[in-house]
Amino acid sequence: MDADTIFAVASGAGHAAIAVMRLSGPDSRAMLAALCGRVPAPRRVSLRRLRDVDQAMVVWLPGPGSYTGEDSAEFYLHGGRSVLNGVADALVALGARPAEPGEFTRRAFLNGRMDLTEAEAVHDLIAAETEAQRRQALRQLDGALGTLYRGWAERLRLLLAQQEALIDFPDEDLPPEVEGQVQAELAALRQEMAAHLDDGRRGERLREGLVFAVTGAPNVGKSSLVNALAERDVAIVSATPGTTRDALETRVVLGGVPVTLVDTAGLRDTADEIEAEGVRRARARAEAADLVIRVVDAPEESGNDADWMLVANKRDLGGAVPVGAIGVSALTGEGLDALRGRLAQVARSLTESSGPPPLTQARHRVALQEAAARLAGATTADLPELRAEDLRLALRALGRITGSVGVEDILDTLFARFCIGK
Ligand SMILES: Nc1nc2c(ncn2[C@@H]2O[C@H](COP(=O)(O)OP(=O)(O)OP(=O)(O)O)[C@@H](O)[C@H]2O)c(=O)[nH]1
Ligand SMILES: [Mg+2]
Repeated sequence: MDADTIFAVASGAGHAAIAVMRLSGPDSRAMLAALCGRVPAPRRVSLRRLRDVDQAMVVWLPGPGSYTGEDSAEFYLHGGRSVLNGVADALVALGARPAEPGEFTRRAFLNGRMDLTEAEAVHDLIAAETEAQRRQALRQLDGALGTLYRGWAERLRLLLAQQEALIDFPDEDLPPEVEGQVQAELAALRQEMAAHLDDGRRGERLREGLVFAVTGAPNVGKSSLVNALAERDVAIVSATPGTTRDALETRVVLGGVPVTLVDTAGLRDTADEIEAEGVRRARARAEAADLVIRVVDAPEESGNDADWMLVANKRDLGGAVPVGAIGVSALTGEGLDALRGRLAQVARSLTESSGPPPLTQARHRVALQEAAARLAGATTADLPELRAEDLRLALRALGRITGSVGVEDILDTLFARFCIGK
């Protein structure tokens, strides 16, 4: 347990009707008593006079059943600057200090109230912009991912125990089917990890949001289309081909998934140095995008592909829609709902996952790849000592995901992303 008692405003910044102040640490009870006289009954909301600073609802949350696992308190204060400063000053005078970003959740992790995947889910839940992101974060907060990884670790520990028995009692005759069972379990574990790793980055994509790049020849109406989809005037539209130079980004929500739409420069060979740089950037953005929306204004192309979608713009001017393309008019709005529907479908299909919870973070992916590589080593190891060592390293890699082993080095970076007060 940490010796410091920390406090922070947990609600948003600025003037508000009510602001939530949290307090956590060994001196919470004494500080609560000093501030409001009588300590209220545990987990009951009570109205208290806080010296000459405020009259507020107060909750006493004794450890270990609190969020941080420590003795804690919450104050629902009147949300003005003078009140907040007054309570903060009083707490500092009583020996508390302001909390660092994520320090409450860090303590929750260190006190075993949650594993690291759950702590990360707290951050993701706060950061969630859409329903799909929120659902994923909530599932992770419920422990779904930690349970999956701990399940694998448990099975690895059994295998390791077997190998250690072999090392300790080398002369014991093992039934020959044991090696077959070990191999089968190793193969099963590797297969499950491979499937989890090879999920098209669904969970990570949902967490980070998708990128859809809008490309095509100059003047086909790319910028007009981006403006129409974003329902905002993001990009300059003009009849002059080569208007857009920089890649312009705008956030939209499609199918519950946050999507960055990137408007790009019209693709053509050009002697203009600035435009040529724009074309180069357009190609680079298209290359890295989750989906390329190829816009045409004449039916010279056809088809669709997994990573691009053909959109025929300027339908108001007539002309046939190429096979497989979606006909729209950025000018009149014709076909835009259908296009939105198709884009939402793609966004969902790139991020939806059924079955076990998806991998959500690059940090987890790196550790799992390490674990999978160690299991491959364990499969071919011909000595129990070598196999045991590979299993130990695989376990260690898995343990880093949930935070059960050796994660001190990453905690600072991990919790620095959090809000103060969480
Ligand atoms: N009639 C008609 N005109 C359109 C439509 N969409 C765009 N335009 C016009 O086409 C011209 C080019 O539109 P932009 O959106 O600037 O085209 P762009 O593809 O972004 O062009 P660059 O940035 O130069 O590559 C403008 O004059 C638009 O008003 C449409 O659906 N119908
Ligand atoms: Mg443009």
